Amino acid sequence: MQTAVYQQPKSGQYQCGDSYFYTETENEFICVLADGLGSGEEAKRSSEVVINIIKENIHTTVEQLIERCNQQLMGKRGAVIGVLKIDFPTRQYTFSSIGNIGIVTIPENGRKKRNIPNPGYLAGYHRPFKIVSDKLDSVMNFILFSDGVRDKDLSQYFLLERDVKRVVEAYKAYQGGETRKDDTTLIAIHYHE
Ligand SMILES: [Mn+2]
Repeated sequence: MQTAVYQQPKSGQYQCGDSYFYTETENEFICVLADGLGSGEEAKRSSEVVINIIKENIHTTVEQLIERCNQQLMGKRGAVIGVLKIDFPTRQYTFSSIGNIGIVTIPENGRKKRNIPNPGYLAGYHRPFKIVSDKLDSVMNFILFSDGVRDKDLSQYFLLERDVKRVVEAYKAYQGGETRKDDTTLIAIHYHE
């Protein structure tokens, strides 16, 4: 697995409300991106609640992770979240996102697919949510992004690069130091069998 991250707080804020975490063990890879509702310190706190739950429960399923985060955020300021899990022994990937966290899959044939997140946000969420699970191709890329990433950014060819460092560098150059109305996080992930 190779992972590279671009992150930029929105204009006028030092603190980014988006938080992420990823790790790889012998059998699995997990990545989470959370965007706390609101902005600055307060948003950071709610997204960090989510990150800590994931860190403490990395062997849990995507469904259970989202349910746990939801329970912990009940009565607090909410967060939107995207979780991707890759299971090496079964060569399966699983992901889900709630609210404005997007997930793009780029299979071996290079045809990228943007997955529609579940509506809403986590803060005592009761609706059922969709989880996507499928076989990994022998080479596969994923992109997780928060809502500072614009639709037109997603049609840029450099996102199809397999080398994730190049994806992030090209994205940074493309931004040209411009700050956005919203915190921006783009995580590029590469899997190779
Ligand atoms: Mn945001």
